[in-house]
Amino acid sequence: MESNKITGAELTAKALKKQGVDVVFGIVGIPVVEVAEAIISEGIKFVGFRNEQSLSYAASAYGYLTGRPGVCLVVSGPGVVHALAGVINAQVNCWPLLLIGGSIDTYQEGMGAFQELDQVTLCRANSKYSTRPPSISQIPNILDKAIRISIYGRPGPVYVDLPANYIQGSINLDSITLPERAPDPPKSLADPIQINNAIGLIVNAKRPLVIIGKGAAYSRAEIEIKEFIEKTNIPFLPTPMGKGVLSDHHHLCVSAARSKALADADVILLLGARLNWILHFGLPPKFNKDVKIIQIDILPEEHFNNSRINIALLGHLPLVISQLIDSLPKSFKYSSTSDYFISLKQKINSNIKITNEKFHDDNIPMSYYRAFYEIKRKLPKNDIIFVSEGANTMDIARSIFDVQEPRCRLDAGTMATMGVGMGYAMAAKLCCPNKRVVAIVGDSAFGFSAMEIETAVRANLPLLIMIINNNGIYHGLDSKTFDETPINNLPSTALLPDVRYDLIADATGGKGYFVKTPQELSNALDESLKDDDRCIVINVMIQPGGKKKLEFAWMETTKPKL
Ligand code: TPP
Repeated sequence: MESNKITGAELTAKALKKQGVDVVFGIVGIPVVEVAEAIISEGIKFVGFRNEQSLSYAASAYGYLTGRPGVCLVVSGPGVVHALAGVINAQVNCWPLLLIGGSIDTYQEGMGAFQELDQVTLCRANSKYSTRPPSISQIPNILDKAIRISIYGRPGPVYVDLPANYIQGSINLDSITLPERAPDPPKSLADPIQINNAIGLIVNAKRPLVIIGKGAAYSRAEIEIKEFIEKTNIPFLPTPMGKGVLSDHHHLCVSAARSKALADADVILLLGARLNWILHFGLPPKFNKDVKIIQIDILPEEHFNNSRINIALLGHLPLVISQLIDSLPKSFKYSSTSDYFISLKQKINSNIKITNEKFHDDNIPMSYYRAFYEIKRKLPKNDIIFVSEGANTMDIARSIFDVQEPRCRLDAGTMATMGVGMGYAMAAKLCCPNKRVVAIVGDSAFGFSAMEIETAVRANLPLLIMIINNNGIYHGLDSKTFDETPINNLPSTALLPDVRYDLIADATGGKGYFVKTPQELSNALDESLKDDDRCIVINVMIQPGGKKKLEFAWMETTKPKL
C-alpha cells in the first residue's frame, strides 16, 4: 500500500482521535477487530468488555459524566442487538452515546451474509440519528455529524454503520480533511417575558420548592443553582441522579421530607427534570392540585408534559438560571420562619429519627438499614461516586448515602434498568480516577453483568462493589426454606441462597469478602478501604424476606385521568 493510503479502519480511528475521543468501549469480532487495533494504535484507550449491554451502559454513563458521547464499537448482528440495550437506556436518560457497529459487506446485502442485520433501521427508532456513510471518504464527516447530534439540543444516542468493505477498503489520506473536534453545543437564553412571569410566581409563592434533576447535573449548572438557592432561600429537592448538584448536606435540602415538600409546594421550579413516573407525573395527590410549575428544559417538546399550570423556560439551564438571578428583586429572600419552612424541618427531623432507629436493629441476618449503617459509618465522607441498582437496595441506599458533589451518583435511571451497575462503575472510574467508586447493588442486579468484574480487573479499574444479598429479586428465601420448597413451588423472585458472588472477585485477581454480621462487614470495609488499587466485592448477606407481598414506595404514582 502506498504511504498516503490508509484503510477505512485507520480513517475511522483518526477521525475519532481528531474528535478528542479518548476511550472506546467495545467487543471485537468480525469485522471490527481492525477498527479496534487502529484505535489502539492512535493512542485511544480501548476497554474490551464481556457483553455489549454492559459496554453500552458504560459508554452512556461516560457521556453523562463528560458531556461528550461515550463511544462503543461492536460487531454486526448480535453485537448491535445487545448494544441496543444501552442505546435505548441512553435515549431514555437523555445521555449522549455514539454506537459504531460493524456490518456486512455492502455487496452481500440481502444475501443472508454472516451476522447480517439492518442495523441502521433497527437503531433509527431509538436514537437521534442512525446512518451508514455513503462512502469510505465520508466516514469522518458522518462521525462528526453524529457526535454533534448526540450532544446538541437534548443529548441522546446516535448510530453509525461501518460495512466490512469500508473497514478493509483503502483511501488516499491526502484527499480527506478530517473535521476538527465538534464544537460544544450552542447555548440559548429563555424568553425574557417568560422570565418575568416566572419571577412573578416565585416572589409571590407561599411554599416554593426547587426540584433539581439530572439534566441540571448534565448541564453543569451547580454554580448558578447554588447562587439562586442561596439568594432566594428556597428549599430544594434533588431527583435520584440530581443528588449532589447541591450537597445533600446543604441546609436547604429537603430530601428527607420529599413527600411533604411535593405535596405542600405551591410553586415548583423544575430544573432539568421531567414530570415522569419518578416525579409522579406532577399530579395529585403526590403534588398539590393547585401547584404552579415553572420548568426549565433544553427541549421544547418536554414543556407542558403532564402538568396543567406551567411556565416554559426554554434554554441552556445555567444561562436561564442566571437570567432568573438577574431578574430577582434586590431584597427578595424567602423567609426561614414561615410555617412551611418550619413544618418541612420538623418532618425532616422526625424522618431522620425513624431512619436512625432502623439503623440499630441488631438481628442477624442484617436488615438493609443495619448493613447500610455499617457501610455509611466506614466510608469516607468525600470523593466517592456511588453507583446503585436493585429495587429495595437502590431505593433505601438513595436515602441513606449522602452525595456531596454533582454527577457523583449513578443509578438504574429513568428506565429502571438492571445490569447497568458494573458498566457505570467502570465509566465513573475512568472519568474520575481519583475518586473511589462504590457500587451498592442488589444480588439480582449484580447478576446481570457479574462477569464484567473480569473487565474491571483487566482494565485496572479498581472498584468497591457491595452486593446486598437477600437471595432474590426484591426478596428471596433462606436456604432451609429454599431446600424444603418443591422446585415447582419456588417463588419467581427466588435465586439460589447464599451464592458466593465474592468468589468472582477472587477468581479474577480481585478480592472478595463474604459477610453475615455487622462486625464482619465492618472488618471487610476496614481492609477494603486500605486497598484502593484492586477490585473488591463484599457479598453482604441480609434478611431474605421470605414470600412477601411486593411493596414499592417509589412506584406509588397517580393514576392519570384518562
Ligand atoms: N430486567 C431489567 C433489565 N430491568 C429490570 N428493572 C427488571 C428486569 C425487573 N427488576 C426490577 S428490580 C430487579 C429486577 C429484576 C432486581 C431487584 O432485586 P435485587 O437487585 O436483588 O435488589 P433488591 O430489591 O432485592 O434489593
